[in-house]
Parts: sequence; structure tokens; C-alpha cells
Amino acid sequence: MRLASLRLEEVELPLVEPFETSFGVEKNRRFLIVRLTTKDGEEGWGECAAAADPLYSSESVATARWLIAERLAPVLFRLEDPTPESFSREVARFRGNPMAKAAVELALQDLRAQTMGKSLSKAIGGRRERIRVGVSVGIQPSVSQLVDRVGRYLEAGYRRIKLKVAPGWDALPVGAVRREFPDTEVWVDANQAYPIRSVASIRAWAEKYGVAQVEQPFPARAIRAHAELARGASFRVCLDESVVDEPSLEDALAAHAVTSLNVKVARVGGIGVAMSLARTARRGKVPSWVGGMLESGIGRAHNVALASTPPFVLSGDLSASDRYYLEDLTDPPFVLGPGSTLEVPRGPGIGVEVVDRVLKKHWRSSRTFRP
Ligand code: OSB
Ligand code: MG
Repeated sequence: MRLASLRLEEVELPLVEPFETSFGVEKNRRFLIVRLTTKDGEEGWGECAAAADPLYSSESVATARWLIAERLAPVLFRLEDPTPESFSREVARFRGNPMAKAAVELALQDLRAQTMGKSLSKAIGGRRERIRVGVSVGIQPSVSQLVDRVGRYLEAGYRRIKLKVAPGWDALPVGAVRREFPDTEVWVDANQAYPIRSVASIRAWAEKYGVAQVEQPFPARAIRAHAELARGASFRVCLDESVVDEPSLEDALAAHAVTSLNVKVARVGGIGVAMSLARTARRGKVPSWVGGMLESGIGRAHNVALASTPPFVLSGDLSASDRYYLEDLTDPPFVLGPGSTLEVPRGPGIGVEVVDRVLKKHWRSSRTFRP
């Protein structure tokens, strides 16, 4: 595969409704798209999940743009045989910055699948035709609005709900959702918002309201607090921000701090690492699932392909296009199917087309790099 160019586009897509978490509110999602072209005229797409501000993690659109432009693109063009693996190996010496690295790795994955004449799912060993999904529900202005919001998602067909929680937005809203929808599978995600002294109080409301999974309540490095919460719990303790590579996962497994693993390509630097982490978790008897970062259809297509592979066993945070954006960057849109599922695209590569008109409409800037 001989590369001809890397185009980096910044876009801003309006969300259908604001998404509020313990770390902030997003109304418009700003992100970067990587378009790789080969000398044979093929195109590979990747998405960088870093947002305008470094709130979920330390990366932002600006830091990712700098790294891709000034470091990753030059390294990529120097590779004799550019593959997701050779690229990841070569950029490993740059510390951190997994979202910037993932954007390029994902585009290489798309390209490689196309050269194999396969869908990305098949190219990475996917076996499922449909994947089970749930929906992540942001913090709402009031408890009644939350109950209403959850009700509409359940009517749309989602069978698993993840509620964003934070100190001051937990027992009351979670209890209200449980009372209104007694049989629904409820997960919660705090994005590191609780101090480690909150173990007992979180356990109390999570058990009282039959929460199936508590995700990242404590700071990323607070492994011991997560282990304390997991001890004897009736719910799974899920790690998201804490697990960024193999050593951090190995340590969490050894400490019994993780009983469910949220795997995001953005957080770990691409599909290759994501798959190996999920296999490591499986060896430790811990189930994995694919997490999301409000991606456009491009990143969602990668996530859906990843979720079709065997180590991913719990429902993903991969909802239909219309849950995120009025107009998605890709066609056809992802739609919710029977049994709270999304269909895995079967066409070559990511299997969805990027709609140039929509990309142009929400375009902010671009730069092209050549060997
Ligand atoms: O912690 O899982 C998270 C969105 C942005 C940043 C962090 C998270 C999320 C979500 C949304 O929960 C998941 C999705 O894309 O549907
Ligand atoms: Mg999370």
C-alpha cells in the first residue's frame, strides 16, 4: 500500500440535544477527521474523538491536530509498509495522545480492510452480523425530564440505559428511573467525579436501585478505591478512564478493581490495542464492551466493527445516528434494529459512505499532508 496523502479536517456537528456529564456540557461536537488516500485511489477514514476542551482526558482538538500534523503524519509517510501495526509500533515512543494516534490507526484499518476486499468487521475477525447496544443518557435539568428522556429511549427500542451521574445527581434520579421502569437494565457512569471516601454511599444507592454496573466513579489512578467498591458488590465495577494500556489493565485485574471493561479505541490508541485489551480482560474473566465518545458515523462504523469481534460481550455505548446528530457524516445512517441492536456494515472497509455535502456543511478547517 503506497500512501498519497493525509487530509485532516476539522468539523463541528450540532448534537440533537446537549450532552451533560460530570465534566461538562457539549452542545456541538468539534472533532477531527483523517482521510488517507493511496496511490491506487483508495480512501481510508478515521476519526479523532478529542473534543474542543481537555475535559474527559488531557487531549483536545488542538493537541491532536498538532501531534498528527507535526509528528504522526511524517512518521506515517516514512513507513515502508504502512499498516495499523507498523504505525502503532512506530508512534509508541510518543507518550500518551491515544486519540490522535487512534485517528490515523483507524484510517489505516479501513484502508487495509479494503485492500483485503473485506468489511472492517471481517478483516479484524468479527463474527456478529448485529451487535447489542444501549444508550448513554446525559445529566438532565430535572428528574422528571430524565424519566421522560429514558422513557422515550425505551420506546425507541433501547434495552439498556446508562445514566450519567455525579455527586448531587445520583440516588434521586437513579431511584426515579428504577421506580418508573422496574425491569430496565440500568448502568451508571460518573467519569471520575466522586472522592474516594464515597465508596459506602455509592454502594448503598447502587444496590438499593438494582444498578447493574457502576462505571469509573473515582479518579483514573484511584485503583484501590475501585477495588474496595467491587468487593462483594452486587453490581459490576467498570473501568473507563483508568485503563489506557496493558500495564494499567493488568494492575487493575490483579487488584480486583475491574469487573467490566469499557474499551474505547480513542482512549487506547486504536483498534489493535483495543482488541488486545479485551482479550487480556477475557483471560481475567472480565467482560468487555465498546464505549463511545459521541462519534460521527465514521468513528461509529469503526466501533461497530470492533464490537462484532468475539471478546466484546456486553452491550456497547453505540446508539443510532439520530440519537447523536440530525445529519450524520455517513450514509446510510445507523438505525436501531430488533432486540436493541445495530447492524454491522458489510461493504468493504468501514462499509458506510462519507457524505461530502454534510462534511462541507460542517467543515471548519483542513490541511493536507503528502509524503
Ligand atoms: O465516559 O463513556 C463516557 C461521551 C463522551 C465522553 C465520555 C463518555 C461518553 C459517553 C457517550 O458515555 C457514549 C456514546 O458515544 O454514546
Ligand atoms: Mg465512561
